[in-house]
Amino acid sequence: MAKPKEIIRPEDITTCESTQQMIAKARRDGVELFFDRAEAVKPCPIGASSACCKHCSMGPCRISPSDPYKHVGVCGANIDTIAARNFGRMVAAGTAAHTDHGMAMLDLFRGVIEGTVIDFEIKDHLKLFEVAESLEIETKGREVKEVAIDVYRELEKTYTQVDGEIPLVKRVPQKTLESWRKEGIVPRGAMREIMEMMHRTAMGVDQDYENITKQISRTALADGWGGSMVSTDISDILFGTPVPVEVTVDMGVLKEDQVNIIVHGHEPILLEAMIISAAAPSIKEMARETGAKGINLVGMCCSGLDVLSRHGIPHAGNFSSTEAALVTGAVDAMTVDVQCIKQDLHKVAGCYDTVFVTTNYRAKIEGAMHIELDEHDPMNCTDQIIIKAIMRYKNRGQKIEIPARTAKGVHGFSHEYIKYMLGGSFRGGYEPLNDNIINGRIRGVAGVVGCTNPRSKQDFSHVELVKELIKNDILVVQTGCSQMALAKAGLTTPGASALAGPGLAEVCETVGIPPILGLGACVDNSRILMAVSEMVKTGGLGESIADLPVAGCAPEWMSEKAIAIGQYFVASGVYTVFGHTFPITQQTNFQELLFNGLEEKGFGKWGFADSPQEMARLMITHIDKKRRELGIDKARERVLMDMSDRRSLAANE
Ligand code: NFS
Ligand code: SF4
Repeated sequence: MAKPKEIIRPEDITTCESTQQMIAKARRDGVELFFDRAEAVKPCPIGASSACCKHCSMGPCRISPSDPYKHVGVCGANIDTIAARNFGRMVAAGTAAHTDHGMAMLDLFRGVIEGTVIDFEIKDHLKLFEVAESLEIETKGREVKEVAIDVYRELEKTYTQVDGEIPLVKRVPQKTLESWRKEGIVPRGAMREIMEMMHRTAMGVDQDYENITKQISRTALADGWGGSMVSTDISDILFGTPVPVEVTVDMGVLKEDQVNIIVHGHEPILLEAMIISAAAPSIKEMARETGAKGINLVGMCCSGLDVLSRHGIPHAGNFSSTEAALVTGAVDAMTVDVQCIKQDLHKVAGCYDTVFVTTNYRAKIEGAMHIELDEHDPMNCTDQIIIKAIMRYKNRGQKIEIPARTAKGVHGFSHEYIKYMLGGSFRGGYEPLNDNIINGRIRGVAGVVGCTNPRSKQDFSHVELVKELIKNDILVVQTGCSQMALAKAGLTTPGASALAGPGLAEVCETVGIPPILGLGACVDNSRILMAVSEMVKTGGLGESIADLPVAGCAPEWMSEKAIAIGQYFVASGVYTVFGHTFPITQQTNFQELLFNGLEEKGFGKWGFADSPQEMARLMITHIDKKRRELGIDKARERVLMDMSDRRSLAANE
């Protein structure tokens, strides 16, 4: 592989100090990380513009992004067809990832109901009944199991239904749903939508970018209001709906005198099973016999966010830090399941004698140890892994260097909890949030979510963007690797309201919450959909999600899943800005449709910006436009005037 021309300083690669320290150590140890490859391998400019097609062997065909209408592919496909098809396939892949994850949760739920899975149970009866009621399933006077069976049957339709509307659209605000019906994009079932997306983007099928875009939206909606939402609901039912919990994050959560096990991936069952295994007296005793003070379970990426929200388990870092954590030499075992697992983790783990185990039949890594997790006997897998980790601890030959940094923060805000904390226990509701938006103390709400990417300085845009938003009185909700960027920066605490504008700070201080609310893993973006839907239903802020003063952003995205998420937010009515790169050729009809045309049809739209300041500017401008359209812009001016009056009064006293 080509070597980078110059050695880049770690502080130019990431703002995460622990990762900087580990990049320096990896270089001393002669271990290659993905940051090095990102420097050495430049992205192909044609691919980056989505101007190539390899859907048949008459090609691959390339279009020049600088003169996109000059040529067409061998079959005659033009740039709009090519780019829309590529985009559609990204959405299909991202949707498949979330919905297949949701399917695994449904499998587990079915096993629990049927009694073939005995290690887990229906933990959150209240949530089960709420989900049932939202699906118009009768709950009064019925047994938990009866209701659970009906919920299962209904949610299964999210996948298998071939005609009609997926069940969870019952939660969508009426006017938003009407706009989907008018456009013909209400999803039938995820399997059908993904299949049709793949079919329509094959050679010689759908060659009208506007028509392709309809199916792109329909597929993405089957993710947001389908697979992802099912995944969140079932996880809550089986493992408990999160409530705020204080958690320690960053690489300093690894402990030199304990058996460190990192669980990285996406399906909560692996870590839930690991928690049970690690608590077994015999296992604890085995660890103690080697001299270890205990077993230290640590999460990374979305699996980590799941158990951080539910159990307060510490979290070592986001996507760009997974190799770096291994470089500490302190990780006795890393277990992975599906999604965002870099193939080279196996190799890096090998450099430090870390036990590296794949656990899911659908995600093996060539050469890596595989111990399959079977939901009927999950602890058989996790016990074996912990025993291997204890052995590695006993024979640790590595020089260990653990970055000393940790940060504490509050996480685990479900949309149900937001309702409760703002409304109080007697009258839980979104009225206080809406009231504070209407009176202008809170200017709007922004979702800042998504990945980190070695081509973009790690965490930098997430943190700077969020700081800029809260400074401007915008309440921020977060999921995924973005949430961890802010957590490491120490900003997920109530104290962060010192950085918020006066209106937002006042609300946060009164309620006792941070201005940045972590909602969990990427599938939990469905909690944001639920929150915006509640805001519409509560009233006073328009009739559809597209009317709300809200915006979304994934500043450092990398995964196809992020594109699927972005598209379901756009189709739901949210202005969604992506940073660092966008897979499209500029100044084409397809770009015009995504960035403007969709909004004219009553949906949201896409935006793109390079710098966090520009992302914030675009989002704030949009939020202000929505405030003007709702006629609530004047209220905010009055509130701000009041505040500055109060401040000048205080200053004169
Ligand atoms: Ni989301 Fe989770 Fe992170 Fe990106 Fe990957 S871990 S599902 S895709 S990288 S936020
Ligand atoms: Fe080229 Fe058309 Fe084949 Fe794509 S489908 S590779 S544009 S000939």
